[in-house]
Amino acid sequence: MTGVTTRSAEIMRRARELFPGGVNSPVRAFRGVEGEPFVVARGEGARIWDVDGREYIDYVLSWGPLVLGHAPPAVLEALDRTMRDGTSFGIPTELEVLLAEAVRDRMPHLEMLRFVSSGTEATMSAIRLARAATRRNAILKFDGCYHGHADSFLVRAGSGVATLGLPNSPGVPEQLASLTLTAPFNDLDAVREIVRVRGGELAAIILEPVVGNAGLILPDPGFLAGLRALADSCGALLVFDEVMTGFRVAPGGAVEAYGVTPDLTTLGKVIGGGLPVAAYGGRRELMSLVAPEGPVYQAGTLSGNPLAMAAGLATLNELTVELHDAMTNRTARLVRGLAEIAARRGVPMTVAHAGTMWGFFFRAEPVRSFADAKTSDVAHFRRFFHAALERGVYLAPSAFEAGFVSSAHGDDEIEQTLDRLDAALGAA
Ligand code: KE4
Repeated sequence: MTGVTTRSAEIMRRARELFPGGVNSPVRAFRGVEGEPFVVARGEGARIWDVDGREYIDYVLSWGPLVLGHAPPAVLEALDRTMRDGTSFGIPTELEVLLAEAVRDRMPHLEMLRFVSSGTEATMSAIRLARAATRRNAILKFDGCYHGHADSFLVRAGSGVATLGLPNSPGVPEQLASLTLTAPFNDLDAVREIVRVRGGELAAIILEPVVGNAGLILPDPGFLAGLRALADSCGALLVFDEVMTGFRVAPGGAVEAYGVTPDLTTLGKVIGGGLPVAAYGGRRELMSLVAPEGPVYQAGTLSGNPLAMAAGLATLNELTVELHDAMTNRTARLVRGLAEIAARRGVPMTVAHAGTMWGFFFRAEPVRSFADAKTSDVAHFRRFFHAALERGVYLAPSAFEAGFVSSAHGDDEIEQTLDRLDAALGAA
């Protein structure tokens, strides 16, 4: 099996004794590509090395957070400076204020927000708030979208749930799962019908404005605006889960990219710069319902942790519009190059990118929904994944995930990647 080294195999043997599947998050287990994960030793810039010194150009980047690449100096300096004054207090710090101000500068529709420590906490809290604010219980999500592992979201979800082919998850009470309605992404007619029949029950319509958990799927022109109008028509809140798209599809996230403003937004990944930070926020009248200002309870021991705030702040401060544009241009070059390689080799492939997120499917026609994505040639993806890994390119180990680019992926890395992927496609 590719990517497995003696030290990796030995460490994974011990890991399997300790953790379910040997991992602390399912997608890391390589089940989607029928392989054994390598064990990483370190990362620097665009590259990672496994425990036997094999080098890979990394396009997973910790599943999105590392927009500046691995161990960026600005983040390391911020952490070093901050940790010497203490690592956690459970008491307000100015760092939380500084990061929230930096987020709001880029996303002014977040009039008020709350930091939490994972995307799951952010989306779980946003839905609780939506249910409280509307006094309704049902939510609408989209097939293939993944919003973390809170009970209400493990219904036709993407990411690891899709990778492992789990219809839904055992342990989620039927009574709760029945409150989660689903529709195909990009299908406004399906949403319109749900709103017609059950709109009065809907607390929220939640989605990834650009889907990154079913592979990369872009919204059709007008889809997001259509959802905005349908949410308004029935009194449901529109929730953009920007845990992955935030600061990646545009410096100001999907609102900047598509011009549609949700009622609530969830963030994560990039705003922690590789440390555990997520957030939910939106209109002040809604966020004021959250304890202790309002009755909607949500709390967290390490929410607003100073080290995590410092890493997130250093990351956003580095992430200028110019840097984002440069990264987006390189991402466009990468997907254009991959499409040219596939065409030259006569391999059916559709590629896409949204800012610094990118993806591809082994399928000739564009992918507009999770159903489309599932018709792609996953077996071909598996062979390509391993052939790329053998040649030093680490892609997400699942056909139903997105790729990412960092500011450390320069022109050299992109050209090296294309050369390696060309050879990999020839071998897959
Ligand atoms: P976390 O609870 O994993 O921090 O965030 C959940 C989440 C919420 N919303 C979106 C749009 C997300 O993409 C995620 C998490 N993404 C996955 C990768 N597709 C995290 C990787 C993993 O599960 O290990």
